[in-house]
Amino acid sequence: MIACSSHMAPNAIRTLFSTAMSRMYQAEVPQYATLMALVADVNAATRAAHPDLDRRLIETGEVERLDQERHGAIRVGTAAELLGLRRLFAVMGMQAVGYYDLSVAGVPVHSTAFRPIDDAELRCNPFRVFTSLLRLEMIEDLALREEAAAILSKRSIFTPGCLALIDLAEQDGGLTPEDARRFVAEALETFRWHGEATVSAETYEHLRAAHPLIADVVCFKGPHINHLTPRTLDIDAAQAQMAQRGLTAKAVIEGPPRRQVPILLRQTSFTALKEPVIFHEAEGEPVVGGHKARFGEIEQRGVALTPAGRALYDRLLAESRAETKAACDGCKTDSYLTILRRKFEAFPDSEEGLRRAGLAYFRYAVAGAQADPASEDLETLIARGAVTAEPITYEDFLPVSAAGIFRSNLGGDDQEDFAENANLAAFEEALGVAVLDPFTLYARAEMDSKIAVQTTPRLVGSFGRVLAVT
Ligand code: OOG
Ligand code: NI
Repeated sequence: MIACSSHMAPNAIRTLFSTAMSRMYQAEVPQYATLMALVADVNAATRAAHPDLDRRLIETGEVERLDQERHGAIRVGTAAELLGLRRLFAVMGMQAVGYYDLSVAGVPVHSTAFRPIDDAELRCNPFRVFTSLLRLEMIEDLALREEAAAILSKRSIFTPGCLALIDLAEQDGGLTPEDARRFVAEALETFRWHGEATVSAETYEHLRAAHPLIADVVCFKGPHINHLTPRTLDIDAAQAQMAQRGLTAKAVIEGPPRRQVPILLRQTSFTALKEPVIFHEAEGEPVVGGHKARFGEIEQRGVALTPAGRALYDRLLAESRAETKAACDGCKTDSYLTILRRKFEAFPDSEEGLRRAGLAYFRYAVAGAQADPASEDLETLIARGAVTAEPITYEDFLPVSAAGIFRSNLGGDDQEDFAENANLAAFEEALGVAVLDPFTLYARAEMDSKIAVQTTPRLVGSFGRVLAVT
């Protein structure tokens, strides 16, 4: 593979794609356009109220990307479909990062996120797609499992034009601008909504009874994009204002509580809408039914946590959930938030506190002030203004939050949990490659920035000390 200068940059193709997808989804789901308008208003009000935040957004160039979608999600049914998606996303510079086992939460899928991995690529456009593979082996009824597999084996989720352009991109190491535009148009077809099911109403109901997600994956021509997610600067305000715009918000914001220094990822959504679907019967007239799959989500991202930080997060979250259950039989509103807030008091809430405790990742850079390299370590250099430490944004997902998003949008009754049965090996075999480890990516970004600081001539004297800090 040779990259060629007449090729369009993968991040430019990604932007064409995420923009086209947004346009399509807003036309397909008008409530999503309402959500986008709400987020734009909340973001404008937040910027006006917080000049420091506004300045940071302008300085980092973030302000120009504020209105771009940050992620979407899809669900596929077979190993071949997952592998095809891996190749499709690679054309746009997106690779599989992380493994999420959602079976523990009663959702019969395992997942990854296709996303850009380099700092520069993330800065251009961080768009990522949470991608789930159905685990048919979790359908207990054997006949139904076989029926689902047979239905899936008949569909082809990619257009011939899309497959040809993926082949071309792999052979040539990229696509020309003209081919890239054709590729985006063809790829969009995979994610389009189909108002006609490929099965009868009866088959749909059987699969839905096994699990609503199985019906969603199996009964349609393709893996319709099931939500897109813009970035909000104040998720609590956006959540509170959804009702005024006629949107039904899910009960709670997933993830950590509101804090001074945001960590990881907070997300919420308006719940999925019931949309009309036409079922073709073996005999007689088609019948019209309804299907709940598509919704709109918003996210607010904070700093990426180190393994130690993540372990603390997981522990505090698990304790909050256990205590909520004990206190009020699983209720999920005010009392949950109170408990969550109280538990998370144990999590340092300043950038310095997070850094000194080794709980979060930071990107270091040389700043203006003069340092006395011989006698100073990294913390002193930061305190003197010779080095800056910016939080590295979390670019991935959270399994407990993802399960919460899934559950509130499936439109079924609360499902029972399956036994824990992560199967990374099977997932990677389907994908055709290993998934990348998110912690490695953050640690590398932090280390690269430290090395750049240490090799800056006027700081070179603190070399050993800086390395020794974490
Ligand atoms: C994916 C749900 C998970 C997120 O942001 O955590 C998700 C789905 O419903 O297919 O999108
Ligand atoms: Ni999502």
